[in-house]
Amino acid sequence: MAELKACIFDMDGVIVNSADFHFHAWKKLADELRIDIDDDFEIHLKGISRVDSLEKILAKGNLVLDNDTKLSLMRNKNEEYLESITGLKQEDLLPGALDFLKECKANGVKIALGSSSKNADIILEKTDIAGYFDEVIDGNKVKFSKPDPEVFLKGAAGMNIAPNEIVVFEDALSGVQAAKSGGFFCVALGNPEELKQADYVIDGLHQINLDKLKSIFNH
Ligand code: B16
Ligand code: MG
Repeated sequence: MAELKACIFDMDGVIVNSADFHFHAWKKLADELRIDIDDDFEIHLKGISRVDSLEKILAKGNLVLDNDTKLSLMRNKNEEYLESITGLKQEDLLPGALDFLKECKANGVKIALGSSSKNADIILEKTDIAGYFDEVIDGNKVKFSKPDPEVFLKGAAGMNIAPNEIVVFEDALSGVQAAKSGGFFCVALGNPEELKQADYVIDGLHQINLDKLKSIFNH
């Protein structure tokens, strides 16, 4: 039986409540392009990279655009997103996130970030939690977007810990698939029906502590 040595946290939707800001900015862009995306579309965008998100929206509207236009649209979306998180601070971390990071740190469980976002450094800085992470892998450091496991495998390699000794926390289906295909134990946050490929599903980090995690992990 493997020993739990590290946790890798997805960022948006696991540590920080930024998923709504991302979707709001994408919705504004889609509206401007006259592409109809409703709230149910959000699940298709969660966890995947900026460029893959744009491609999904364009495909929904059967819209083909040149590269320069796409780059400019992504720049606009990111400016809108960054504007909406200007006031982000530690109090905006999701319930239980800070306590659980502290508990891992105090008990020698290593901590990595495994996020598709290219804005991870900004968010870790704003919420003042960068110091908790032994390794930060974000959208600037990977070639392949989730569901490819690259982001988590790089986190594991950076900590020098095997995937089967690590728990990945994820809120997106693409991220759960990435964790499972990389050989990690995966705890998902959200709807158990949507995220049933995970090993265990909780509402949020407020529902977990190390004792509970170890018992789920060794079950
Ligand atoms: P950015 P995560 C992901 O972060 C978000 O879930 C996803 O909605 C977003 O499109 C992606 O990051 C890229 O973010 O535009 O900031 O580079 O959940 O993997 O932490
Ligand atoms: Mg996420």
